[in-house]
Amino acid sequence: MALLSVEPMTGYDLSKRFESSVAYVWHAPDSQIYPELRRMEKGELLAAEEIPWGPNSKKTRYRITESGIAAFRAWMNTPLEYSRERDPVHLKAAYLEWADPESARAHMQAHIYYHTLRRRQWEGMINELRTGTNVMLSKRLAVTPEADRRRTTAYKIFTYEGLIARAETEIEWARRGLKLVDSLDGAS
Ligand code: VNL
Repeated sequence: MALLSVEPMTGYDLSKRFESSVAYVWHAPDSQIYPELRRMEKGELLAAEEIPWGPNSKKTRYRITESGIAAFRAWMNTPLEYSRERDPVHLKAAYLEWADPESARAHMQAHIYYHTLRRRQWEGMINELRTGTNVMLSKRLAVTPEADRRRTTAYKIFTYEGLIARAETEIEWARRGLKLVDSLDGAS
């Protein structure tokens, strides 16, 4: 809905746009996006429009309705929801005494590698947001009143700063983990 608040899009366009924006914070496969669009259309949060595509085909374009905008705003004003921990990395960390020291080290190294990559992606996004090269944000700013543009950008940068800080904490933790494995199970 956040993306469709900028302009109407087909499921395909939305999915592509999603991949280079919201997906950095909320992964959703196409298998979820398409049914969700149809569900929201049934609920009149979106309106579907058939547009011609090629000589004898058409495609569905979705636009957010007034009630969709109201629902999105209402959702933004509901309290945050948390889900209980369900983290395979910490689950394995808790039982590393069962793993070979080499596996334990490999887990920690994989954790460092994964979060280093994620951190880099998020830094790349912050760079796009700051330099005005992110397509989604540029389109959003183009339809945003001047007075709201600063906050529209600032909250997105704030989001990625939080994710980067978290990635750094994970990297530090895994480095401590490597030391711990060495001290408990002997450096090989
Ligand atoms: C938008 C653009 C959102 C870039 C993003 O992530 C992003 C947007 C939440 O304008 O909707 O990385």
